Amino acid sequence: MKTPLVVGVGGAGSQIAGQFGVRFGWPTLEINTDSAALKQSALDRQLLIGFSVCQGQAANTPMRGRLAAQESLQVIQSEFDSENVLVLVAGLGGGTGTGAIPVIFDVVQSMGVNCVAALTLPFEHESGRRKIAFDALSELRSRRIAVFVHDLAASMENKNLLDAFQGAAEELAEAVNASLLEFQQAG
Ligand SMILES: Nc1nc2c(ncn2[C@@H]2O[C@H](COP(=O)(O)OP(=O)(O)OP(=O)(O)O)[C@@H](O)[C@H]2O)c(=O)[nH]1
Ligand SMILES: [Mg+2]
Repeated sequence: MKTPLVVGVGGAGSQIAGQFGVRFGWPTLEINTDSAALKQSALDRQLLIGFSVCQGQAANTPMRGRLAAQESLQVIQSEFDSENVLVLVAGLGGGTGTGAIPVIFDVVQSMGVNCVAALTLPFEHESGRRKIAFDALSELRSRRIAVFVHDLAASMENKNLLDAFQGAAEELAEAVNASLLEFQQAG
């Protein structure tokens, strides 16, 4: 199997991407508008986007996340130049991951790089964020790309936060790994 690059976009995306990296030994890249988050990043590579839009802070809304990715389209493109397969990872519901992921999808597709996405939906108590996340998910599903989703709202029973995050990452990692194996055997 060709080794994928796992791209965590935003805070949750990077957390989950790190777990993919540990589990399979895949290389990882964090993309974020938040320079403090990037400084603490455990991933192999880091890319700051949207400095004019976000001034090194969280994007907070999907609109600003989208603008941030558009501002940095060229650096994003050159970061993926020599990649064969990308796994894009985000927690939907915030600003950076939710807004930047569709823009990154489009760049990746235009470059002809194979790509799948692994996403979480917010907890029930993040009610405003769930609507944002569902809107983003339906937009992403209209693109020709395999999308794996873990709904955090469905996994909260008898679990603390860390267990819920851990469970989400494990489930998504298995789904992505199985799909990449299948895809590469077929092709
Ligand atoms: N699986 C997982 N999900 C998380 C984690 N932290 C937050 N989330 C979920 O992911 C959603 C998005 O949060 P973040 O990733 O922090 O947001 P972001 O993409 O960095 O966007 P901004 O910080 O708002 O610019 C949250 O609403 C939670 O549902 C985490 O560590 N693991
Ligand atoms: Mg963030």
